Amino acid sequence: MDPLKQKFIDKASALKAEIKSLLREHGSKKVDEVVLSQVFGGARGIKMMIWETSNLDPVKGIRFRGYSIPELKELLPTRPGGKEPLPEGLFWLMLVGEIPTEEEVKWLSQQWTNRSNVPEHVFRVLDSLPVETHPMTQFVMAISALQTESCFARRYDEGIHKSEYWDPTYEDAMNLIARLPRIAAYIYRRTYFNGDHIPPDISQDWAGNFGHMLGIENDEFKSLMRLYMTIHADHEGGNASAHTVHLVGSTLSDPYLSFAAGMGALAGPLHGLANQEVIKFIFRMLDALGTETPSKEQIADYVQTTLSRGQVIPGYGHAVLRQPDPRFMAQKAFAEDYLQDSDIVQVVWNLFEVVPPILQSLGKVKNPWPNVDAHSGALLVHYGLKQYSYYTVLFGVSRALGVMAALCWSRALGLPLERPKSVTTKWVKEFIAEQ
Ligand code: AMX
Repeated sequence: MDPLKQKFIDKASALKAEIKSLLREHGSKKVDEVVLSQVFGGARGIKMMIWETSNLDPVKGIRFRGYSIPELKELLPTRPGGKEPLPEGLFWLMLVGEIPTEEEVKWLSQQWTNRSNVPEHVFRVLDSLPVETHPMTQFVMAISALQTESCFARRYDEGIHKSEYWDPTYEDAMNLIARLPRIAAYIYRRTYFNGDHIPPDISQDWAGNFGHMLGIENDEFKSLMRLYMTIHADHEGGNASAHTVHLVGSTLSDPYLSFAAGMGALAGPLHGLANQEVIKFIFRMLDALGTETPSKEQIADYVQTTLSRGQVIPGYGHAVLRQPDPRFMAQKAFAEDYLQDSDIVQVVWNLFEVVPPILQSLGKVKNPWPNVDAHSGALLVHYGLKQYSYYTVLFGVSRALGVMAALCWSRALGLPLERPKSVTTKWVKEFIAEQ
């Protein structure tokens, strides 16, 4: 058995046994109380799921197995001479809870290269779609087409014992992650470059090769891809894409179909599509103001007009966070290092000064601060990746790391079908009358 797989099942078996005895003793302890406004309000904050790979603190932001993004920048292996962590290292950490060595990360990079072959029919499915099909739609369809390769679906059909579900889940997770950059790059090149595809360079790491296949041969851009793929990977289990993968996976639908479903959730403008919406918002603002370098007063006016039209300011606000998103701050730090002089980055920084007090003044926005999506587009535009309809696909490739590691845990721990209770408003009225 491969060393990562062995390490994973050893850890998962130990935790499974621990959970069993923990539940035997404490299974009836109360962990939360649900009020009516949460039932009508998108289940905000209700503790109802196990997610081992990361945890989100409203103030401190995301912790991957307890580590903050600045800590990971220090601790995770990089390319020789590089500053940004390799996403391979983050996947290792999320899957087995240990910071990997350079050797282990090299091994994982090689594994993903070995597993990266995409069957021809997936490209044929993509080529059959109108070229103007939204890249996220193409992404979902390509992942669904790739489901023919699912080890989990095949083993289930053959009659696998439930104690072994984790094994083909791990194989599917590794194969899917390995193949995604090729699929995503294919979508980019067919949509915007007339199908002028770039073959993979197997000497590069996972994110570096992705940058290469996109066609942006720039070392700084590849560093950005490594950072981007690391910081977008996981945001605990309750966000819409992660939760969808978890829910669909709990039916024992295989990892490919579960991930495709999650990407449907990521494609919503209140979730991952916000990264395209932010840059669209900025481009429209610059157009309307007739300048590339608007003043803070001009930006404030434009933000007020947007709000008065009943629209949200994309890239601002969060269902859990109550401080500037550390993923925003990590991208800001990258921009401070590499692209201080970019006009579009300056617009993002000015928005960071202008938007929070305006949102605060509305009196209803719980978090006026920027989220991850407020910064990413400006960095991509700087390096020439201006086709913003594509941005959520980048987010999706990264998100696979977290949700696939978590899916391995769900199957190894034997988590059951997820099935919360719904009620009708009639039930609510009767419930109130009985109080
Ligand atoms: N601009 C304008 N109004 C906003 C706002 C924003 N950026 N963020 C929140 N509000 C409004 C809400 O629309 C809601 O108004 P309503 O009561 O009239 O319906 C009110 O403030 C209260 O909302 P909330 O409790 O603060 O937020 P939420 O948990 O319901 O929603 C989110 C969170 C992210 C959907 C919301 O902040 C939003 O729409 N932001 C803009 C879109 C965005 O950036 N999404 C990306 C999030 C990160 C990610 O998933 N990638």
